[in-house]
Amino acid sequence: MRERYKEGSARAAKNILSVIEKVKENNELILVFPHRSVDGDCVGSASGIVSIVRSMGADAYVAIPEELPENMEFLGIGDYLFRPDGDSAIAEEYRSEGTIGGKKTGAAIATDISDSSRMGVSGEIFDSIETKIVIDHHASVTARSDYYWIDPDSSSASEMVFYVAEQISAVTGKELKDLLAVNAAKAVLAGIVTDTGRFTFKNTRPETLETAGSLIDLGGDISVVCYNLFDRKTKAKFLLSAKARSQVQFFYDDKFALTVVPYEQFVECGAGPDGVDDVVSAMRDIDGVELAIVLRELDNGEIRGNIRSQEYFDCSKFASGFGGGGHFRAAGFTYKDGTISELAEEVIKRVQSDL
Ligand SMILES: [Mn+2]
Repeated sequence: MRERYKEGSARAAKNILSVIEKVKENNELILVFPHRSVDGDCVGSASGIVSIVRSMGADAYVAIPEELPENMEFLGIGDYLFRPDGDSAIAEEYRSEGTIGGKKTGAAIATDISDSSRMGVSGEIFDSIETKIVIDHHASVTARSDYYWIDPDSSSASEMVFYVAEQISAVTGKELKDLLAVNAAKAVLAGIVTDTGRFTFKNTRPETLETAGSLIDLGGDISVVCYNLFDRKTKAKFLLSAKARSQVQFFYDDKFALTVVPYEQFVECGAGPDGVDDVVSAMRDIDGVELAIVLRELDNGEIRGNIRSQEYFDCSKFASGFGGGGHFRAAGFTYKDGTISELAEEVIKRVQSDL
């Protein structure tokens, strides 16, 4: 492991081991929190933590705020997931008794996210838990405590979780393959693949590739991840993606590319909310485009904005102007205060001053 990860990962490992001891003593469990609009990284890192905690003899679940997207079902992590508003037996027990399997929650671990406002229905639960550990790589996180490990230079929260597993292995003598079960290794690898854009983004470092190699040894498979998460698509998704691309508008000497996808186009093509996931990075890769934004309207009338930049445009800062966040070259927000065309106008206006 590279020097720069040692302090943070050792501290996170120590904190996780201490809460594992505490919940075992008190007959409690640990809940792990991803962000809403789940992606490979938050699901992968959270699954890695659940596997580690369970291998140490304590109970843990990912408090997932929505249904696992169909393209992540191949990971085989259904057993790790607890959806607070779902209709499973554990969700019903949780809602009526505040317990899962008779156990109350003794600690929260958030991965790829640090604050409850972006955890959807799970946010309220996170806020109610006193002991909180955070493992995150978002530059927008400003909170700091001994229980937070924030590393904006890490490719992904999943890569960070792998280093935590290595540290726990060193401290406890448990083998990595016992800490990270095959499905967890697959999920952690999926997280790294997702946040590095299949090892093509600038956040891909030598150690990112070394980590991916170790995860392959533990049962991960890059080609299976890439096919399931990025390449395979339904006819509906293909048609909607084509439509979204064909209606791209260019502004400011073609440096800004914007496409606006109203809900009726999702209906018309029969595609789900992930139907335009592949569009924004394709737009950003057009010669001369510095900034690409996709606005998509969801079935509840909310609008998701996805932002990507090539070089100098700070996407995270721009997203925060709409109550969102993310990374320098990739960020997003959710908008509830008007129509998609009003939002588009506002976005075009605000982009001009930063571009
Ligand atoms: Mn991430």
